[in-house]
Amino acid sequence: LLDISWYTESMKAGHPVEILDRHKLQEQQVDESKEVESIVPSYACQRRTTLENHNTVFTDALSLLAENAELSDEDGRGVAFRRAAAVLKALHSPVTDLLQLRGLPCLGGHSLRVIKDVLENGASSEVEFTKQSERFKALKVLTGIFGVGAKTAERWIREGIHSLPQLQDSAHTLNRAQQAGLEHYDDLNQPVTKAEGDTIGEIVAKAVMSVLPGAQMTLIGGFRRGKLTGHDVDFLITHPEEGREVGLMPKVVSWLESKGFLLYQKTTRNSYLESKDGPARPSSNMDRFERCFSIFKLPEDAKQGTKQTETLTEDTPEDTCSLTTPSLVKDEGSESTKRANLKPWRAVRVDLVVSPISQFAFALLGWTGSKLFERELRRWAGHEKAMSLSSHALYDNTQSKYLRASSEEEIFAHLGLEYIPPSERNA
Ligand code: DCT
Ligand code: MG
Repeated sequence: LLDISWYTESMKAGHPVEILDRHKLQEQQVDESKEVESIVPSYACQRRTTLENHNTVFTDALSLLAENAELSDEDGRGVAFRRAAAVLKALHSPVTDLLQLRGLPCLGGHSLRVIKDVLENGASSEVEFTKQSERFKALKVLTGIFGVGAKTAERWIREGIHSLPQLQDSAHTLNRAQQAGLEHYDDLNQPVTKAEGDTIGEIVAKAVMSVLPGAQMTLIGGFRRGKLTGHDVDFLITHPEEGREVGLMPKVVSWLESKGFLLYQKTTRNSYLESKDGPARPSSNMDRFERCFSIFKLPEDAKQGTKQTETLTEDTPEDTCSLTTPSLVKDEGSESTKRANLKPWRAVRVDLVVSPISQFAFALLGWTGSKLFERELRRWAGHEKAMSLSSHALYDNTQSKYLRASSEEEIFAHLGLEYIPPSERNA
């Protein structure tokens, strides 16, 4: 039997988790499926999901189908696959028989078919077919360019553009982000390590401290959840005195730019106003903080952990920031790989977010992820608690008031959820 050490009511009270034993359940003459369902909570934010995944063979398959759906403007299907994958990620042992899945939530017919295929044939034919499809391959290559979303990629594919050289040869004018994305394509498609993230953290902290002493900075996103690699590095910045954080981002960006650390940056202003915007709308909650999307230039020596960043940047010619390098893309990256190996730095995506201290706990919770965990928190708040949760605030629709919080623990408590630490939010 599958060992599903699930989160029972007793666990909410801090007791050890129960091991599911179907035979025992039968002996107790309970309705098996109902019992299991009540044992396995259906919202990812009610479960503890560590990075230890015993079912990668299934979750990789489901995640690929989720990705394909998301890239194809089928978000509903995407979420269904993500939820199914998340349930399997939270299991404490490998699934070896379909029967073990009876009663688990979020496993729809389609996901079960995929799992069955993998169990019986070692792979899912649908996943293999998708992986081989020209459309999926083109969507992956094109959305691999920083600044290119599914919609743009889709449009290009309809025009017959499937590869970087084809894009390069086309008459399309790329925006500034896409040009930078294309130039640093190979670097940006290489995972960022925790060590690189830490080094960048030291540099950003130095920038923050020199422009606003007393400001605080926290690593957020996947690295806060304990991941060893990521596609970018995310930081949240605040100041213990409300209002002192205003205008901070441009100063941090100027400092970093003056030292030659930024290959690209775009800052968006904070546009969230509680009085004006009212209860946060989930669709827009990612966009309203003062936020900087950047491509960081991480010097090689700093990459290896030595802290010579000051000296290194003085040696770094500013013209490496130039945005057009057509030759890089002609042969699908081999030239740029060559150059990547020679150049004494690598490009890394870095996101900076500034939040007022009054919203800090909400920002921290909202930016720690995972994406599915966040989505599930908001769904739980709305559907189960009649509340609206965003990265700015929590609004209680029943009481018609905002619920304040200065820690993540308080927000979980407001939501009637057991506190889940970042390392267990890897749904
Ligand atoms: N986030 C979210 N919804 C989104 C995008 C982001 O809730 N649509 C939150 C959750 C994670 C956090 O913002 C940072 O986003 P990413 O960097 O995309 O996620 P990550 O978990 O840090 O992934 P990676 O490790 O690959 O960077
Ligand atoms: Mg991230």
